[in-house]
Amino acid sequence: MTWQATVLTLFPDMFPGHLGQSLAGRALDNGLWSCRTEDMRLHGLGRHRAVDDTPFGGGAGMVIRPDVVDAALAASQAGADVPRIYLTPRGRPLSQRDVRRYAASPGVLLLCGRFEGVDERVLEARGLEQVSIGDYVLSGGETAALVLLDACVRLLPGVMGSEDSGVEESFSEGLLEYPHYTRPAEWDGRAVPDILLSGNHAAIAAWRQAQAEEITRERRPDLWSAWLDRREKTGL
Ligand code: 6GU
Repeated sequence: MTWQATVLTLFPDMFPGHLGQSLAGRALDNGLWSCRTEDMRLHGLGRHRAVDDTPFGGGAGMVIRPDVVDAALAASQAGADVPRIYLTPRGRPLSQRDVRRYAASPGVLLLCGRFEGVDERVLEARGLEQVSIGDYVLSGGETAALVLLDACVRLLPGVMGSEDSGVEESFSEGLLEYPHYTRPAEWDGRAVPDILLSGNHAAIAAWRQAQAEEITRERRPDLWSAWLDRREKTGL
């Protein structure tokens, strides 16, 4: 019942990070989820607890050894039934669909790389999915792991304040969300769109839908194409 995050990392102090605060932090305190770390350094070799070595074939940087990762995996005691995820810019892009799957699992095991990466063999042999959080390069997988955990934890039952704060506004429908406004009705010479003050809920809903479509078309032509295809197929 407690959703269990297990993080294999060389920087255990980075967890739970910002997830110890706010909604996720309260959920952590209330036992709705938990965050364990396994320090890979404890499984390093020799007097210096070496976790990495030079890449076969040459090249810059260092690669984390497969035996070190495997020892950390074994020590972590993560359930055999949880998705195992290696955070890497070489992975498939993380989607809200993946996040829903992870949140619906008993937990996740996250492997955070540093250096040039992790020996490919342990990823294959131990069944780790390779996942990226976007097309830019981070200095390590830890911040990406925190992003993934944030996205999962907010979907856990009882975590979001009001269950229907629209847990998945954007993306669940396939469109970016419409813009939001609050008081004051005029600020810095800018008025809130009149329709939002009209009290006409059907008209407001139609305006918001049109805004969502326009913003998606402008900002995310990829999502817009997919949404048009889906609308055509489902005949909406
Ligand atoms: Cl998962 N790791 C690193 N190091 N960089 C990234 C990333 C992950 N996703 C996007 N950039």
